[in-house]
Amino acid sequence: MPTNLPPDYFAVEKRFREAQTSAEKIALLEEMISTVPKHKGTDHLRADLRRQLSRLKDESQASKKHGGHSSIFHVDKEGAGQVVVIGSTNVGKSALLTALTNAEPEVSPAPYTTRKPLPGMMPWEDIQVQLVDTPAMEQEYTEVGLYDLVRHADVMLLMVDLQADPLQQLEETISLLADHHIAPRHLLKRFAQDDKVVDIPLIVLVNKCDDESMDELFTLCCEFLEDEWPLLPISALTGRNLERMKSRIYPLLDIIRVYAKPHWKEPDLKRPFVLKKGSTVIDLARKVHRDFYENLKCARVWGSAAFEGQMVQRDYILQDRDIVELRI
Ligand SMILES: Nc1nc2c(ncn2[C@@H]2O[C@H](COP(=O)(O)OP(=O)(O)OP(=O)(O)O)[C@@H](O)[C@H]2O)c(=O)[nH]1
Ligand SMILES: [Mg+2]
Repeated sequence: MPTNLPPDYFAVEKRFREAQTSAEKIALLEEMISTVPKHKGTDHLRADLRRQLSRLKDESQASKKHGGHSSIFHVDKEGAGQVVVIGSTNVGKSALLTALTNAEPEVSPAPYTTRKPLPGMMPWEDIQVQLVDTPAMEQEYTEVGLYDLVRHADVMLLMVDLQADPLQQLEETISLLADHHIAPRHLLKRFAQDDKVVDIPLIVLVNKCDDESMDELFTLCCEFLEDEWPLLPISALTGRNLERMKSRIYPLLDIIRVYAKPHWKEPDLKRPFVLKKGSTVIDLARKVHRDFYENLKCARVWGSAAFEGQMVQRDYILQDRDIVELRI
């Protein structure tokens, strides 16, 4: 990476990394290219940015040609992971999106208000997680596209309404998922006979636990459950336990956050690179910049499994919150 880039470049690059749509990304890449000064030291970077731009334009053209994804149930993944909120009607799925993201789904006491999935970004610590609101999952009502969406998600939040037969709702939704070969990860053993099964980590959100007066009912509801379930009482309305919910989602995403540290400079602890758990130094280099990926010699790591500034090789497995200085 050339060292003499103007501050504008980094400002636009930051917006680019947070951009949600292809159109936004294309516009920001064009802006980035225009901020890079033209000289020999930036040849590589400019070529790399132009390549990314042409790839993005091709992809966006191809998707227009094919009418994009034909299903309204396809939601492009954004951010550190895709988390679908599913459940019967009126349990409060849209209210949860409203509480945690900038999305504005319609929230209403009338049943079957939500007709198609709607994504929104939920900030948590220094990352953004995509939450997807969905139409009700019920035997008579649900289109198969919804199960395709769930099958490709990273985590399911199965929501039930504490004030409206939550156990019945849980049982029905789990049974519909099973009919469509989707298993909560913690119950995978039960699906040994089903070779089409896809297992997805699950949290059961018991919604409308607005305050302490609801706790007794929640405890009672837990006592009637036969299996162990990852239950969490929450309230989309009062915000009760929503922070706890966010911290329980993070480990299920199976990702790590790693901070890149330039030579002789402090790391930027506000902008992690998000990688799959088990990723190595070379995987990080690939994300940071092509120059690092192609020319990486070694790296220094500060973190839980390394001593301060430990020199490591390309295949060193990174841990969550490691700080890494890539050396070329
Ligand atoms: N008391 C209370 N009411 C809630 C809570 N969350 C949602 N509600 C109410 O429950 C009703 C249904 O909420 P929605 O968010 O529209 O439910 P939904 O699951 O999206 O329902 P559909 O899209 O119609 O299937 C609305 O009247 C909400 O105001 C909560 O935590 N506590
Ligand atoms: Mg809704």
